[in-house]
Amino acid sequence: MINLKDIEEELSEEISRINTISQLQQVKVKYLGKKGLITQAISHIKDLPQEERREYGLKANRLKEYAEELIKKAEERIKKEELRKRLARDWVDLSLPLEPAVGTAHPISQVLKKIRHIFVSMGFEVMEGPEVELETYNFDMLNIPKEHPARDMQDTFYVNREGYLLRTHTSPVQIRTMLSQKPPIYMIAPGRVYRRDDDPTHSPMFHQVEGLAVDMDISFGHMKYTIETFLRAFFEVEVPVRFRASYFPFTEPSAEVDIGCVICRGEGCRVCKETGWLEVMGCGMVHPAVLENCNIDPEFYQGFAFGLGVERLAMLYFGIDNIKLFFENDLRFLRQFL
Ligand code: 2NL
Repeated sequence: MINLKDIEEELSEEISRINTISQLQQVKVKYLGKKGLITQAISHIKDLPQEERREYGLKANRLKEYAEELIKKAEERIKKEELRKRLARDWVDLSLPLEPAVGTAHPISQVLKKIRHIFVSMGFEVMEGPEVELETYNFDMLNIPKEHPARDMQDTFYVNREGYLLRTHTSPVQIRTMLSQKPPIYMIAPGRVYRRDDDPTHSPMFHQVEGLAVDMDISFGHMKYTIETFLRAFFEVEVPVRFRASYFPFTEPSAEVDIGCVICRGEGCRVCKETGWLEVMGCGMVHPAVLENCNIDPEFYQGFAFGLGVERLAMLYFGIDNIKLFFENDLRFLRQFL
């Protein structure tokens, strides 16, 4: 004898505990499958004596309908709950504002642009040249002796043994210009240069701007005025400027240019090594031998030239103490120059 009441209670209890579709599938098989408890209860009808069949049969079929109803409701409940969980996990807030990512020029590009603008406004033309250069344009024509330490493998990147190297300054651009144009020449040469150097203030690749003026009756005074005007325009203050006698093979006389420390205003600090002065560029009157190498007669023409490191000026202008920050492309650094 099958107890329909027991089956009903067991089913209700099981259905109330489950919460996945696969568990529900198992329950469905257990009660309504081919050998399911309710299926068996229904096929049991024919084994009963005639007088019991009607009542039992009615109850068994009601139980089957009840079970089907219960399973349908459980399926709705489980699907609804699964949807709720998925939405809680995968939601996207469509009301969030779209913030466009605003980019900007790299700080070195910003400084280069500012330098170019100042010299262009003084009448200098911007010239460019190759980064892989001939040793002769980079050294020989500049009156740099064959045994000069700057030519060492330790200092210069040589590309091959056929006289090609990575330019160590942008002077070869001026050499090319003097070879291809007649004075008057008023030009600057901004660009990448390469030296075998690597520490917090030196990078194997950096940017330089060199300038050249070749004309009749050019004097040291013209150079001094040009450089002072440039530095005060660049640092946006009436900064003190001094010229210190120095030596370069390609200029005579030569000088190094210092400005009053823009960090401590001349009081003495770590950046100016307690001197109150910062070296910012080198300059001088173009050596007559360099003019002659370029077929310019030094009896009629004179020139002044200068060279500056862009990263060094940028570090002083922005107050940055490590050159590597310019080359790491860390957005936390770059976002400060928006
Ligand atoms: C420095 C020094 C300098 C020059 C660069 C130059 C170029 C030609 C002829 C003569 Cl074609 N001179 N360039 C002159 C003096 C100094 O740079 O300390 N640069 C960072």
